[in-house]
Amino acid sequence: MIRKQLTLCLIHTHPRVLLGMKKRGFGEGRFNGFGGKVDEGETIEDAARREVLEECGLSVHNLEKRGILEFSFEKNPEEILEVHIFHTAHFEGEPQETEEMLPEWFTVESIPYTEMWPDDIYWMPMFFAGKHFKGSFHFGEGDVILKSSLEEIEQ
Ligand code: S76
Repeated sequence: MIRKQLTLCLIHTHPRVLLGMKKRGFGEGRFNGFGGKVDEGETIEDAARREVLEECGLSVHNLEKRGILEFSFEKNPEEILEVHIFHTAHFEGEPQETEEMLPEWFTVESIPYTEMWPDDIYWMPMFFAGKHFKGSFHFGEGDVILKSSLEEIEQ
């Protein structure tokens, strides 16, 4: 099994949350939080901060780890994506469009779940309720969820 560590950061100053339309690569055409692969020799939190800066030009502080999700895909059975999910309300700068992402503010009530990864509608409500959680999602053809688990955890 190949396990890859990734980050996903949601910038949330209630009721607003910043999402980005992914312009290329994994998840293209979907709104998402900001994140990506953890590099060798980098802490997970440093990776989260670096990816937000690279993808939308914001410097983020006071990241809070909120969850771990494992994603696997039927078409790539040897790989598990271990995604570390962070919350922050603290940032400097103005969101900028980059080659990777077009940032856009939404209210928590108007999150465009139908234009996002299908797992988001399950765990994001826990995230916005301030909970800590862990779970796993296994995807089949067309990125449909074949199997999943999700639970709140003590922090
Ligand atoms: O919210 C998500 N972001 C991703 O990059 C991938 N979900 C997800 N599921 C595979």
